Amino acid sequence: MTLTRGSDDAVTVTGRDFPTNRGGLCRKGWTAAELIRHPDRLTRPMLRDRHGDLRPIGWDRAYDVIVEQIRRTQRDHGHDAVAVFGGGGLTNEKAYLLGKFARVALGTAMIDYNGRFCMSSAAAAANRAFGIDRGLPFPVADLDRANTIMLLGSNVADTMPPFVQHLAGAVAAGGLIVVDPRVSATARLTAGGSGLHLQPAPGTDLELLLGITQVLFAEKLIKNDYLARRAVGVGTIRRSVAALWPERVQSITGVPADTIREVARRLAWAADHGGCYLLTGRGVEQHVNGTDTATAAINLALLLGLPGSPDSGYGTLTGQGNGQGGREHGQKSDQLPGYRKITDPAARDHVARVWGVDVDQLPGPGLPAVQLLERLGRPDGVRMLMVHGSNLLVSAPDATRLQRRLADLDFLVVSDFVLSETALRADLVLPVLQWAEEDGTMTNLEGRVIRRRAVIEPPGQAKSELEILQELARRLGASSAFPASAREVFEELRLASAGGIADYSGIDYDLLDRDAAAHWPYRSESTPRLFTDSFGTADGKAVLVPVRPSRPVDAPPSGRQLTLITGRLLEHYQSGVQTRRIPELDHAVPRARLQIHPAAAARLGIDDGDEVLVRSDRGAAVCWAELTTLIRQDSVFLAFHFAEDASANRLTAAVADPISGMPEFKTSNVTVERVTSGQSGGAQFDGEEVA
Ligand SMILES: Nc1nc2c(c(=O)[nH]1)N[C@H]1C(S)=C(S)[C@@H](COP(=O)(O)OP(=O)(O)OC[C@H]3O[C@@H](n4cnc5c(=O)[nH]c(N)nc54)[C@H](O)[C@@H]3O)O[C@H]1N2
Ligand SMILES: Nc1nc2c(c(=O)[nH]1)N[C@H]1C(S)=C(S)[C@@H](COP(=O)(O)OP(=O)(O)OC[C@H]3O[C@@H](n4cnc5c(=O)[nH]c(N)nc54)[C@H](O)[C@@H]3O)O[C@H]1N2
Ligand SMILES: [Mo]
Repeated sequence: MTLTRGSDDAVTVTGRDFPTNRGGLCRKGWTAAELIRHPDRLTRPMLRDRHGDLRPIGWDRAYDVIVEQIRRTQRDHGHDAVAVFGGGGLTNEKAYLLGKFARVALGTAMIDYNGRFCMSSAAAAANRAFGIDRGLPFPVADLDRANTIMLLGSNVADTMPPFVQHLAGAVAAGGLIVVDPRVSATARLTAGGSGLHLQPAPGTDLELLLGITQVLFAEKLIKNDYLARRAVGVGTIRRSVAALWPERVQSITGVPADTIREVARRLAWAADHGGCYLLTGRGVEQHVNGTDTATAAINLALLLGLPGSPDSGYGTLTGQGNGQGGREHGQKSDQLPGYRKITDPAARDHVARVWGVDVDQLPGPGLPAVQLLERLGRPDGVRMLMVHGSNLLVSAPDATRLQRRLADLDFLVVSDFVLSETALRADLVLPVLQWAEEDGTMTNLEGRVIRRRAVIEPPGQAKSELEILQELARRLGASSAFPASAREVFEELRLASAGGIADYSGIDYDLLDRDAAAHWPYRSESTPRLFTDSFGTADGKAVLVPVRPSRPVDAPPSGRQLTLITGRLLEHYQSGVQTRRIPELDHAVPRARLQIHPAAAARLGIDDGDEVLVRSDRGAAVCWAELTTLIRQDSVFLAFHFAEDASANRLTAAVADPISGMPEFKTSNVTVERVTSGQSGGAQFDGEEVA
């Protein structure tokens, strides 16, 4: 987008003719500038006083309090008692410096971030199959020429509207295949033509993919030449899917056996006729078996010969503004800059040298987000938490329990530009800059590094996080210097990433200011397309990893139970902390609505617009029923954009995929009942009381 600053200090947003969005923005993009001068903006640090109120204080005092708390906590409980939680919305520079701050200034292993909730399963699957995790290993515009695109668990029409133009070719060719238990806005793009919408039972995509794979083998549709040249492990896949014939998969997923066969044949045809892509989104990834499901999708893509071919491919659609870059430079618990592994001695040596610290001083791997949050407030666990760029009380699973854990902390510091629900519970809040006020870079889903430029002065005493981290590191006596200008941080990031998987060493701000395309790895030139000759594994071949159906967290719903699906709406963003403050978006969807099928609603005596109470083993949420045939009769859908007693994450379980650490956000067993007058307002349910 292009930002223009008016004479009255107002910023206007216009779409920019850039290869990815070609001028398109979504409703949240058009209205984004409204938050820049919002009355809720934080302008001074705030400390909780004896009466429990947050009161403004000066920066010097804020730094003093934080440093004293860090020292005391680490003296009494050890280095790992102080933890850091980051976000995929942070610029590359902030994500990088936050990781360095944790390892060097705090000496803690305990750092992770909200990207663990986002793409970690797709990332883990790509790493083990290809040795590299870059959302799309090809430019988005390549999709324009595709005749067939299969979208699994992704609702781009609501979550990435400017991306939809890249589906136009496949839609016109009748080749859009959408897999979603709901008739989502994206699924509706398949209507009326020869596109296909598969509507499996939530959480059964792994079986569905194995079923399609079984047909490829049974009908001899796999690409043997490609596999012989480019992959290993085909034999194990053949054996692992042998028993999953379409009729059996139909009984698990509800997708007709004939449709399963048709999809297999269409994909194989498209692979031979130039232009076949498989893309995954959160709907298939945010499950306890998300890594295996993404792996099954990759196996399917490899059997069809798609990855690395000039006109076909496999990818995952990233999420937050810096969803890709945010996962490359060290805010992941197991990671150092450049997508290096913190357990790799050579990687540790390289980064320690760039930072000018003793390699033995660098902590080892910490814990992924769900496990990290599990340790909050425990006597021997995390006693102090610093949050940068996540409203985790609303967005992390099992919110009721997390709320208690946050209260058990000795000290919570939240950096934000408004009082998010998490910041509201902090002991100290630091006011930081918004996107239009700061320089930096972000890396999009194509691995393309993009410049963000400051156009407007920050309000009040709000400060850059880079400066905050620099000053805290200095006061803590860190053994490495912390630069505070975005350009200087990027120069250091270049060195730290050099030779790593996500190598940025050839990129600099001048190059980006010329709008040159810069896809990593970039040593001397950009790499828009990965895998054209070889994959990122030791021998250059992709690895087919056999996966098997696994058991869900909750047993299949029984009796009056329904399966709760959580996800997103067009009008709101994430925990809603920004979009609930923008009048146009708030008016469009002011409250949490539960999508429920009229047949299910009739059984439960629920009418359209009724206030309903949704319960799971974890807790309860209150919202309003929206009767719609766009959802299966056995499922309900609730967006996670709303807070307090309407929070969908009061219902989800903090149970994670064993490989990626991704929590099960997409399926939970719930019951739904109409709220009778006395219950209204959340007073009489067994969830947490409204603050
Ligand atoms: N408007 C808006 N846009 C956003 C965001 C936002 O909050 N609001 N967030 C951004 C971020 S961080 C992300 S990660 C992306 C996410 O973008 P998406 O992945 O598109 O978003 P979701 O709504 O979480 O899930 C997509 C679809 O998965 C379906 N689904 C649920 N369970 C299953 C299942 O078991 N199997 C299958 N096949 N499908 C299932 C849901 O019905 C839903 O339609 O969006 C980004 N864009
Ligand atoms: N039930 C359910 N839960 C989910 C999901 C789901 O589908 N279902 N999706 C998951 C996914 S994919 C994601 S990505 C997460 C996202 O969930 P969150 O991590 O909560 O994301 P946001 O709501 O964007 O919160 C970001 C916070 O940081 C602030 N912020 C923004 N930019 C900056 C910055 O530069 N610095 C600092 N310090 N603060 C900043 C914002 O004001 C906001 O308070 O939610 C996850 N939770
Ligand atoms: Mo995300």
